[in-house]
Amino acid sequence: MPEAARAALPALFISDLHLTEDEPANVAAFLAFLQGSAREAASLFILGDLFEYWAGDDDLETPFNAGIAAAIRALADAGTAVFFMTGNRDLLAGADFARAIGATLLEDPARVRFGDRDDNDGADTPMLLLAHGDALCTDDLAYQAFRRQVRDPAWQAGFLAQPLAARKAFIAGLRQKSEAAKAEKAMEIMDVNADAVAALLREHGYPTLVHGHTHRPATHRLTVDGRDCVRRVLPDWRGHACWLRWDGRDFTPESGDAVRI
Ligand code: LP5
Ligand code: MN
Repeated sequence: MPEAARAALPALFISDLHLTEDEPANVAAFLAFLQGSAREAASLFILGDLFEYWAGDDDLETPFNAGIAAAIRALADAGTAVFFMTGNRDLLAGADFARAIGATLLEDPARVRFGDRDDNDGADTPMLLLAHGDALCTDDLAYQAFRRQVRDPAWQAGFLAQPLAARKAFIAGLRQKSEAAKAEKAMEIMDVNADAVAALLREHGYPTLVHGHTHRPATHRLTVDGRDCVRRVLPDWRGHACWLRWDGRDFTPESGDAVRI
């Protein structure tokens, strides 16, 4: 797989914000982040589940969604390169959404090369492997069957052909079924599978992997085929802005003040 993108440092990584109009403190925290810390970064990577759900790019007409998109766009216009990968909640975000926020859309997984080639005397600059993380939860067989179905292009086309209101009602039903299903699942099966992680790292040359989805922020050091590898798991937001900063060598977890309104 070729590198999906090249990005400048420092880079910030966020995922699992689950933005919704119903949680204004979380939205305020994100807007403050976009107008503050994110402006000092050279690049921002949004690794999925930015929204609680995304019903299709025609939902950009909704004022709440349009406001979020415009705020990200303002960051891009101010000079921070924005990259967006979908998660399981916003897998229907597509080219129109990426354009609206001024972002480069990344496939899942994506290999991204960092730093400036000109600064580096021809030596390899650092590379990261980025993913949302849900594809690695292979023990969750019911979810993987669901995932295959909703990622089927024909199924998506049929879904997107329905009126927006009907799609939102369907997603509300899905959310209820998903919550009921999760209540019956053991915590272990909703985490990544070690063999799936090893296979992905092997396939991509044993880089450092950054992903979200599980809401279990951690640094995992592991050995694959005798190679030392790292898996960084991003935190979710829950009303508290939190991100990882990367300078090309070290990751630093950072967070904003909780916004109370
Ligand atoms: O989202 P989260 O983190 O709470 O839970 C996930 C898995 N659940 C989901 C479902 C989403 O939450 C539903 C909202 C998606 C909105 C956009 C989708 C647009 C749909 C149309 C696209 C064409 O992702 C959950 C995992 C959990 O992560 C941990 O990894 O366990 O998986 C489930 O709970 C899935 C269930 O086990 C099985 C599915 C139940 C619903 C069956 C309805 C069948 C209808 C056919 C639709 C394809
Ligand atoms: Mn997710």
